[in-house]
Amino acid sequence: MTTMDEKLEAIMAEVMRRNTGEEEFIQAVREVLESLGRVVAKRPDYIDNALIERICEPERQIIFRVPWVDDQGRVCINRGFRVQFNSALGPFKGGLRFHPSVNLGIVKFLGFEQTFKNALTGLPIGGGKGGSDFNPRGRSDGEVMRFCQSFMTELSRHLGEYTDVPAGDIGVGAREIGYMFGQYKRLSNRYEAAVLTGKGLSYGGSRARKEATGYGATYFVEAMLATRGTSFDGKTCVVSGSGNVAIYTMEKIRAHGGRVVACSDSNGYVVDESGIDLDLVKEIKEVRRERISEYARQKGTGTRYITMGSIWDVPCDVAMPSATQNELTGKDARRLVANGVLAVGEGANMPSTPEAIRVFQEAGVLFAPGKAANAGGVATSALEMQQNASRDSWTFEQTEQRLASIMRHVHDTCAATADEFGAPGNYVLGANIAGFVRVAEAMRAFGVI
Ligand code: NDP
Ligand code: 2IT
Repeated sequence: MTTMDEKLEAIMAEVMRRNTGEEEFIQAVREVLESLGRVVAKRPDYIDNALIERICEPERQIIFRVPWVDDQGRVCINRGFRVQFNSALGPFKGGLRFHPSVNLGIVKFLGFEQTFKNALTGLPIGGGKGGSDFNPRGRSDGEVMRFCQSFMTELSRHLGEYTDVPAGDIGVGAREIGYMFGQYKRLSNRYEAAVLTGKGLSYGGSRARKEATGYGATYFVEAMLATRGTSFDGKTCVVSGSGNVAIYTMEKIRAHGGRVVACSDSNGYVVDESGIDLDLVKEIKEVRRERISEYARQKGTGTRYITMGSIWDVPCDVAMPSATQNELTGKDARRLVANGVLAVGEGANMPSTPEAIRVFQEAGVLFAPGKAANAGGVATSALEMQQNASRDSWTFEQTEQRLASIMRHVHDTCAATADEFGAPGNYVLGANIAGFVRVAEAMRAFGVI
């Protein structure tokens, strides 16, 4: 007789065959399937109905040409993607990433993760992701606008408040969302506010959406620390990246009494033992769009800018990787453990390699996987959709309170599910099982679709 584990291995082998070369997607699927053994042992119908196979296959994948004209009058071509992964729980929902590394495998991994993340929030949103290999770095506002308009000209055919609702991700912030919303409105001749989230406050955006991912990740880690009777107060922290997620993670850590001593971008990292000066980071990154090296140049004595080694060499109590996938390796994890790290919270999507996660878990480090810890961004996007649907707008405090209670729910769901399945404290297992079960139950109700 074939055992459950063998059945899951056979599903994994088929996923690998069907998605050859899509390393990040295969990595994300493997992590989830490795968590499901204990579920299918109790629920063989998930195997019989090919539910797992169906969940691993996106509902729809769209790839398109994005032609645009640069400031010199040259015609440039990029590739656009939207992977509509799963709409069992609501319209496809998930960000758009503009970065030269974007390819189908990366968009699929992000869409797959998004499906379970969105399920964990308890809100009515399916999972999707999209983007382009366009590199916004060094481009003028006019070039970014023309790119966004061309990108949206094709993407608009596939969107809708009840169909698919994108938002930002790496390289896509308020400026890009504004250009894309303007183009969508023009093409559709409708003021369909809830077709995009992360909008500006002047045209239907939600208060606290900009802050939500970083604030939410900090709430999650705070809840995790509380299980060991401690908190951020007095803790030394390292946050990688210096974009949207990193900045508002640093802001909330500081509000909770922690001290962030290092942050980074893709060129290097800065160390400031007196605590990173967030006003300066915001000025450099949000306003001037410059490199993080500027921080050390401007601050001078007492700060260091380092381009060798890794930001994870900096000793800390709490590490929050908030830049990109696979940025924290097994070697980095061993260094963090040797330096006495207590908790790791993933602000980015899949920033720790599988080996790094194993190192943390074996060392008894509290570990919050991205699909749980960074769910506050998309959850607040769902709150933005709610405000748009009711033609209302909430205060910052009201929205932040909802965010805090959603993060508490995500934390408690992961912890309780890990307990129920005999792995107390294993947030990876808890998040994967709880997210999977919610999607699977809805899909089962729909029959074979
Ligand atoms: P931003 O574009 O605002 O910032 C990204 C940051 O990560 C920058 O500091 C960037 O440095 C760095 N980075 C990007 N790519 C790489 C790379 N290949 N190597 C090293 N550093 C890199 O993006 P966000 O802050 O929005 O996103 C960060 C992470 O959080 C991503 O994994 C994203 O998927 C995830 N996330 C975002 C949410 C959101 O609401 N925005 C919600 C949930 C998760 P540089 O400028 O040098 O490229
Ligand atoms: O990875 C993510 O959750 C996001 N980039 C946010 C998605 C959203 O729809 O707000």
